[in-house]
Amino acid sequence: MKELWHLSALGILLLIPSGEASTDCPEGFVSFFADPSIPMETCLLFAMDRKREWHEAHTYCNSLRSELANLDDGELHWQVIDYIHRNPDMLDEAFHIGCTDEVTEGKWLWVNGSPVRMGPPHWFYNQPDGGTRENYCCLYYDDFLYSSCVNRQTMYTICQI
Ligand SMILES: [Ca+2]
Repeated sequence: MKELWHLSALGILLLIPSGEASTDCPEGFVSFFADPSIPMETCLLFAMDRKREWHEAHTYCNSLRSELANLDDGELHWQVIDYIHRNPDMLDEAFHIGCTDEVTEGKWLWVNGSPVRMGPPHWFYNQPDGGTRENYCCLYYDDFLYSSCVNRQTMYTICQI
């Protein structure tokens, strides 16, 4: 019911047939519908068992047959922010997602190789910065917009199926 409650809190009326989409996510993953007009589910895991460096986080998601989260569908980003704000233990934290400029400085790509949309509204003001010291984007408290984070920084992880 958490998912239904979450969606209803957004004012979205979405009827999920019993036994279908809302139960398709693996245990521990949370169901999101990025676009309520298209009933396509995505499943996110907020991995808070421990904090990891970005590459370790990438490997961890892959071990769960998932990938670091791709929030390029902007609506999904807003839903993730909303979800974090409803979970007090997440509020003072940062989260790895699946974008990096480690291959070519300044060229930000999702882990599937697609380009990351730059600038507002998804990046925090003046982000990314830090040059080659900051090659991984994260959702950083307390707004959870994209920021570039220091390369070896450990934090929680968002995986996606
Ligand atoms: Ca960089």
